[in-house]
Amino acid sequence: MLESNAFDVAIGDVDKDGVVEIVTAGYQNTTSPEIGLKGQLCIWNITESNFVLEQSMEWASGVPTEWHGVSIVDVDNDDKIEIIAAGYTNDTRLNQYDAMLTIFSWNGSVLEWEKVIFGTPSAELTLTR
Ligand SMILES: [Ca+2]
Ligand SMILES: [Ca+2]
Repeated sequence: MLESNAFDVAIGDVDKDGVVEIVTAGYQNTTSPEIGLKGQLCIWNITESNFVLEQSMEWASGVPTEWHGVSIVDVDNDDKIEIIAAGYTNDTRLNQYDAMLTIFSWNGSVLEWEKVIFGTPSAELTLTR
C-alpha cells in the first residue's frame, strides 16, 4: 500500500442523496523520485461499523502536489455543491511552489475536477475544463 496522508476533512451531503459524505484531502506518495507526492482527495461514506471509500482522485500532474484543506459549498449558487481543495504544487519552470485551488464535482458516482487555479502573489494562471 502506498503511503498517504490526510490533512483536512469536510462533511456534507455533496450529491444531495440524503447520505452524508466525508471528504478528506491530503497526498499519496508515488514512491517515484521524479513525481513525488500526488494530491489525493477521497470521498467516504460511513456505515454502522466502517468507513467505506467511495472514490479517490490522485492529481496526476507529474510534479509534487499536496492538498491541505478541503471545503464543501455551493460557491456559484447553481444548486450543485462543489468540493474545493487548497494546497500547492511544484512549478518546475520557476523552481518554486505555487498555491493551488482545485474545484471538484461529485454526483454520487463520478468525481471530477472542474477547475484549477494556480497562483503566486505576482502571477495567476487559470485552467478551466
Ligand atoms: Ca450524499
Ligand atoms: Ca455550485
